[in-house]
Amino acid sequence: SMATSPDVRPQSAGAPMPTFDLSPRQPIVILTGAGISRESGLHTFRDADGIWARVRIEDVATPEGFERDPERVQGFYNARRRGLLEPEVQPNAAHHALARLEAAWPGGVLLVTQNIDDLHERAGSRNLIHMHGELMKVRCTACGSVTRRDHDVVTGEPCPACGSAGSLRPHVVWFGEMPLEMERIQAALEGCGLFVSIGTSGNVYPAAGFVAEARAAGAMTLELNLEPSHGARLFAEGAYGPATSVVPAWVE
Ligand code: BV8
Repeated sequence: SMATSPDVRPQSAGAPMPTFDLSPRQPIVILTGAGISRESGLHTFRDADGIWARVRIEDVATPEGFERDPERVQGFYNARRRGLLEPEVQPNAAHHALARLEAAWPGGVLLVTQNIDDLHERAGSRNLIHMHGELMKVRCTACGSVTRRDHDVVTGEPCPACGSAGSLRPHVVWFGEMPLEMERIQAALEGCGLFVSIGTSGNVYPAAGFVAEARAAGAMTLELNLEPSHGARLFAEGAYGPATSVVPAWVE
């Protein structure tokens, strides 16, 4: 007869979201990479259609490349700055979910991003560290001042703070340069109860080493990414899929 329905229901598609025994008073540290901004229309770096498939790191993202050809490097970042200002490039559901988590989590959330875009702050995240710098800022190599910038840097342009000509550079951390605010990040990793890595391939150090540091400090560790990264086995848990579905599902 059809009178009794089966006890066993089909599993919903995809793996269940891992759940942790995390007290609401424990701090969370979240590391994000280019994958979280992919669905906002920005390119990642190491995917097949990524930025490093089109330009060489040595040419555009090293101090040596900038010394050799500053106009080329300024052109690369001018183009990306313009891209970030395109009206269709907006924070997505993953950026918004992390801003909601920060507002609601009693233990505190520190968001550390490798991204130089400003989509986290536009979504409302406030406790945010841009460890690789910010596309919408320039720095003067003469006086050190950092200023906001929403238009192209042109050759020979004077620094708005000190007037020195041709001394502006992108306020980004290139390969071979020290990432920003490392002491604050290290302290947060040592004190966190949960470390979550979102949309990063785990190829670039020191960010790729954060999971090991968090684990050594006793934190739970979770990877959220399109697919398991090559460092996936370093995490206790993982959930995989596009950031706009996986991140809100984890936060809620
Ligand atoms: C330093 C800013 C020390 C500019 C960037 C240890 C071993 C070996 C080498 C080193 C080491 N320690 C340090 C090094 C050297 C080097 C390094 O790591 N080299 C690697 C390549 C071996 N590191 C450095 O030079 C760092 N500095 O260590 O300083 C020091 C000490 C004393 C004195 C001086 C210095 C500085 C590195 C910073 C480089 N700058 N960016 C710019 O953006 O233009 S790094 C570059 O990669 C990117 O900008 C980004 O910030 C970073 C990370 O990339 P990801 O974000 O992970 O992007 P990726 O494309 O790789 O991955 C995307 C992921 O998303 C994928 O997994 C994909 O599956 C996923 N995805 C795609 N779509 C979605 C998705 N996920 C979810 N949803 C989707 N829809």
